Amino acid sequence: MDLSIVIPLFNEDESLPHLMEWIERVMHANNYSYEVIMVDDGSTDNSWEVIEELRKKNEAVKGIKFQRNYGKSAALNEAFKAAQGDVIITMDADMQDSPDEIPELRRMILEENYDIVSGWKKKRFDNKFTKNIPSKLFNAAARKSSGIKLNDFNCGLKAYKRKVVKNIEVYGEMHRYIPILAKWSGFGRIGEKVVEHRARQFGVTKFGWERFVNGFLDLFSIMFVGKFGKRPMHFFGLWGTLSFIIGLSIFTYLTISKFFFDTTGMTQRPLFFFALFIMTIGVQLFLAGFIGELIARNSSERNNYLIEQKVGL
Ligand SMILES: Nc1nc2c(ncn2[C@@H]2O[C@H](COP(=O)(O)OP(=O)(O)O)[C@@H](O)[C@H]2O)c(=O)[nH]1
Ligand SMILES: [Mg+2]
Repeated sequence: MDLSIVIPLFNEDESLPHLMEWIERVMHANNYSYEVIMVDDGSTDNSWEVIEELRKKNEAVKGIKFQRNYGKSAALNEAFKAAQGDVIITMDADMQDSPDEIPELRRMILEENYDIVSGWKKKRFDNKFTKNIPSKLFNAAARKSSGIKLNDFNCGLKAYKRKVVKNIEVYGEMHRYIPILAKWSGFGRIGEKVVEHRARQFGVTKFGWERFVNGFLDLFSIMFVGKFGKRPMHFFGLWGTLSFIIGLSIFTYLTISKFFFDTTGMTQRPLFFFALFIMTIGVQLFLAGFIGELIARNSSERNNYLIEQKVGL
């Protein structure tokens, strides 16, 4: 199968028929064999009925309906498991992404050998203050910390090589960071294509301001887990030891100065409390490292490595 088109959705019953019509047009024009996987994430409108209707008209439509709302990452994760195409395209259901971009995205994956091609909504039709400006900030932070040169991490329109989606796990709200997840798994060829973005025609946006707080927290955790997830002691141990040693040196200094140079009581000096404080912190960090190691040891993931090729086995 040439293409799997994955559409996570929440309350988009008005858009779906129009979107599907447009997708069919593009697929027929290019003669692709394809499937469209729609994941209804506990919608409270008629989205699921619409999906069933669409399936009656076109066998390529496949649907997954969650019992309740689990979030966009969960929807993507389930669809990725089911996808059968050589190239997987994800797109939003609200018709803000254009299906006309699909052939070029697919070409870049197959011919330019990218693992992922991410859309870039260069000219964006959303509210400036709640979306465009915060999103610039967010992307700059993600770029800096991950080293991936993308302008628009969170664009819903992306194309993937099949092996990428089969080997990454998207959970929580990590859909914003799929390029980072992929890079950590070793799929480092990540490209970008400027895509057309359109104003929302039906319904309303589902992501409010909270996504920025959560988005930044997730960025911290993903960078941390990626770097130290399998060796937490290297992080906590280093900082814990450092902090402990500084505290200990200050104490040594205080002791020497008390006995040999002046007679001020040790506890009269602010430095004493500072030393006490950072020694305690140091021990705590060290313990956190140990506990982290114990958890990592017991994790079922501890020996999961992606093997690209083997010979003679
Ligand atoms: N599976 C799932 N999809 C969602 C959820 N919230 C939004 N979406 C879908 O994600 C896409 C982008 O959402 P949208 O509200 O348009 O975000 P915006 O474009 O950033 O304003 C749309 O296809 C939504 O239907 C959710 O909780 N679960
Ligand atoms: Mg949208």
